[in-house]
Amino acid sequence: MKRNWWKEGVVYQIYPRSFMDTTGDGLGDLVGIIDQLDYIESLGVTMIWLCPIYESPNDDNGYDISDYRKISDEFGGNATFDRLLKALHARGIKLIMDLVVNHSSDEHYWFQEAKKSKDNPYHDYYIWRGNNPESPPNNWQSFFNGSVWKWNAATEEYFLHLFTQKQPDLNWENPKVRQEIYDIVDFWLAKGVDGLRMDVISLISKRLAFTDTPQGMPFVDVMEHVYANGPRVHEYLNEMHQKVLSKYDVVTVGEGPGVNLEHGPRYVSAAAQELNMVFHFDHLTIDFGPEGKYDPVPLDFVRFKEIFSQWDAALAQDGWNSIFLGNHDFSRIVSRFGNDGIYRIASAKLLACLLMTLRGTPYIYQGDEIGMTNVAHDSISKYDDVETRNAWDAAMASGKDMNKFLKAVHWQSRDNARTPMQWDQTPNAGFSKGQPWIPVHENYKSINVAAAEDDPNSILHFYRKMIAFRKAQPTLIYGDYQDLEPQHSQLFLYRRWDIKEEFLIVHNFSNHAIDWEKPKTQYNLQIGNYANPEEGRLSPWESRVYRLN
Ligand code: ISL
Repeated sequence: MKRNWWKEGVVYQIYPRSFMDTTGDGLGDLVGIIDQLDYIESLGVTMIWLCPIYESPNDDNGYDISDYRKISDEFGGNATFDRLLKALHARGIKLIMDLVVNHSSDEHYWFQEAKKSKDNPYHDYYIWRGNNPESPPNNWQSFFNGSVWKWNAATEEYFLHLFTQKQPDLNWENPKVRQEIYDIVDFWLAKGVDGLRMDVISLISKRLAFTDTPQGMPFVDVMEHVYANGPRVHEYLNEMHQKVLSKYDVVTVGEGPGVNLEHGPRYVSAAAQELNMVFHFDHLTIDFGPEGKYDPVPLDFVRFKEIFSQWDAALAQDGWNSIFLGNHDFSRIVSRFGNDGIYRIASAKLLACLLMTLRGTPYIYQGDEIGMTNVAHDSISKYDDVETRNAWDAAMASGKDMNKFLKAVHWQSRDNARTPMQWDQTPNAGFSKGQPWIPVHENYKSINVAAAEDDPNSILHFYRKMIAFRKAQPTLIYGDYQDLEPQHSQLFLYRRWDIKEEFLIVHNFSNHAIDWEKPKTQYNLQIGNYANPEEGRLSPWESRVYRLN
């Protein structure tokens, strides 16, 4: 396995809107990140990934960009960005920017021009079909509900938007569009940015026949087989690599809804020269039911483990994995995969231990390091997210049981991960002196950074310990992986090894103690999440890392 700095590091993902507000406008900003660099550095992370901070009308919180070269004034503008980049580099921390180029904002100059007339030079920057305002070109449904087609009266045709109506999809078939994008990438990399997280990059090549999806096909299958992994995606990514990425020593991670075991390896194969890592969603769509995300089914733990094993095996020889359990689009990890009630502390630590002991680069989402939890608002009016709101409206329109739907929102809404970072006990959790753009979680008085700093047994201190441990063990980074109990319904037990060393890692994913003996006496306990681990027995949500002597 070839060594690389981005394989050996740990990423901290920041959702800038919700991290730290220094102006009192209720929105986080870049000065807020600069002010918290001591904290970020103290975690031991080596890279930060910033969700989009470019100029945007914020129909989808910055994932709708209206100027790719301008940092939004709300966040502090380009000058503040330059300060942040410098300050990070002074501490040896790298910066990964979010690149959103499957679509732009409809307020981007390109689209403003494109929609004017069919012979406008920018018209072909987007995807146009159909000529009957009563009948969209096909039955495709947007990620955020409703048809993917919106009528444009001026040119009497529809444009494609896989996300909101304000996020028209760019036409990657057009070489001019691709060159514009490579120029944008070059602009940021030449500035010194160390990497890119590429939003929904699996969707950039469309299946141009635009054939209807089969009636009743679950959305995860539509993503995988209809929207993602289109015929030219690998060609485009290889071209981007040739034309721009190869000039820099940077890291790339492609967000890949619909990326499966068949296509995943190709995106990250060193030989294919496309990306360094992808985010697949097999483990995060695991509880999507027949009607999708807001029709959740119980989590199948055996399947959950199988997904990690399958992906590890698929990338073992060539390529590299990204290890993450949540982000700004999913529930809080302790609420989803742990227990955010009486075992919140133990289970959040277990998840930290899992993230730091699998093969692949670990990603920590802000707030997970203090065990922040899901919210459960009593009314949809308290939710901000466009995905949640559109799903709600669609459920209403189709006559769903809305009490049941609200429970699904509690479980799945993207806002679970977007509540402001909880810094201390002061009003608004120390996030803002103004009215936060989204409600602060009511549990902030007990769950916050200041309290965690003061408690030597906190989740936060455990994260620091685990991150340091991980970074110091090449075997945990590069070593082989094997699940030793794939069928066990509560234990996750695996081995990581290379020619020099071997680790055995065990996690009890349950609210009950489990009888368990370490298989060899020469396994020595290195780190764990309980103060007094018992012989022959694992406590609820206990994690242990042993080294073979
Ligand atoms: O795969 C998923 C489950 O439905 C999605 O959550 C998927 O990850 C997501 O819709 C794609 O996310 C990215 O692009 C969106 C943006 O809203 C998200 O915040 C971003 O992470 C459109 O740009």
